[in-house]
Amino acid sequence: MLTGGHTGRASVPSGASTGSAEAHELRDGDPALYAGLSVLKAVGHVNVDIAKALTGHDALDQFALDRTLTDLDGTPQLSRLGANAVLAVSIATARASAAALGQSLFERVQSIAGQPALSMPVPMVNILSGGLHAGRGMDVQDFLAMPANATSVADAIHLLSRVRNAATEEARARGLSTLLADEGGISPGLPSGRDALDMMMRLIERAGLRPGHDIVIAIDVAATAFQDPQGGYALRREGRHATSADMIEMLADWVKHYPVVSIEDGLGEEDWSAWAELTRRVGHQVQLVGDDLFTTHPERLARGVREHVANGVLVKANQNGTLSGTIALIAQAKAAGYATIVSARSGETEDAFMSDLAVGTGAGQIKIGSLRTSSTVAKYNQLLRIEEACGAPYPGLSALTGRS
Ligand code: 2PG
Ligand code: MG
Repeated sequence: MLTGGHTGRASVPSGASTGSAEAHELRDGDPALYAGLSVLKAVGHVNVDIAKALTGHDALDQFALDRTLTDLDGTPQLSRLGANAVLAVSIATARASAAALGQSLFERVQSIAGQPALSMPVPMVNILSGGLHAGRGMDVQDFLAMPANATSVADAIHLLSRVRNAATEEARARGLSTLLADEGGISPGLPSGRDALDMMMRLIERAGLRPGHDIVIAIDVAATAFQDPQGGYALRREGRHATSADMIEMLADWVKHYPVVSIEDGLGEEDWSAWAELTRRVGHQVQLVGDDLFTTHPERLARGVREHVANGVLVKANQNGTLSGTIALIAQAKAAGYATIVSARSGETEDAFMSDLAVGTGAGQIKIGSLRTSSTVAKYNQLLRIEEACGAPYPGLSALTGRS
């Protein structure tokens, strides 16, 4: 609560497939409580240490406030207070100050970011899932749909809901599982990436849409999750081992034969030289996004830019730990010509802050799961409200990199 009585509240998410350089999510680790996952220590830090440090602090100076929080923690990955404690306070403060200033949250984000113009993000939506999002039913984690020619977020959401419905119909028709994956897609458990891509093509057609024309495909390989400790990658479902070079061949082949516009984490989080090769090979044709690779971390992104690795960055505020750190990372990426995709986590809450973040920073793209759970729908609803309120332009696929 601010001195003027304005209040802010925030809840923060959790991920299943995490990069090892992510900010630390503090859990209690007591097996008797929520199987070790309770967050009473983090809540305690908010109520005691953080409350003490922030009493009397200027809430309108978000950068200074976040610095106070990270200094108070004192560790590189916020492992003392917990990034979950720090980020929740950081976002709650932005909400309270927006209320004090009579602004919407996206306007508050815009002014913190010094962003000249708002823009509506193009959504990328999980349709078929495997990996850690679906009991490893497929090696690759997510196949996602993006609208190619939508004219607004409202139009985009409608098109994507048709694709998602067609996914269930297509799976039913083929006797495949329609069970819900972590981000609202289905988990058909197909043997190979090509099988999943073929299914994407068919289900887009089943929705009455044209693959490559109305709907294009994004992939989150999440390759870190199936790296072989002995080296290379273990494609268990396909029953083969792949070297980094094999992975690059496989991805280049997909780009050649399917309307794939974006590939995230096509290689593991420390496979830097192979990443550079992948970028040389297909970075002029397709957006290459670092998630586990960059973990929304300025030094890792700076290394990527220096070594010509990837051309886009996934932005997850809870990988970074503070709102202003996340905003700064988006600015850093844009200055380097990298695309920015604000992303949900597989363990989301009803908090729709990321929608305001994407619009207020003009990030260009947003990754939210399918319209299946209230945590997801909350974010789409917030985008619709913002679009209605501010009429910001919707640049669509022009926000993607690698499409020369
Ligand atoms: C990812 C995210 C969101 P998680 O890998 O990009 O899809 O998943 O939150 O499990 O890291
Ligand atoms: Mg990812």
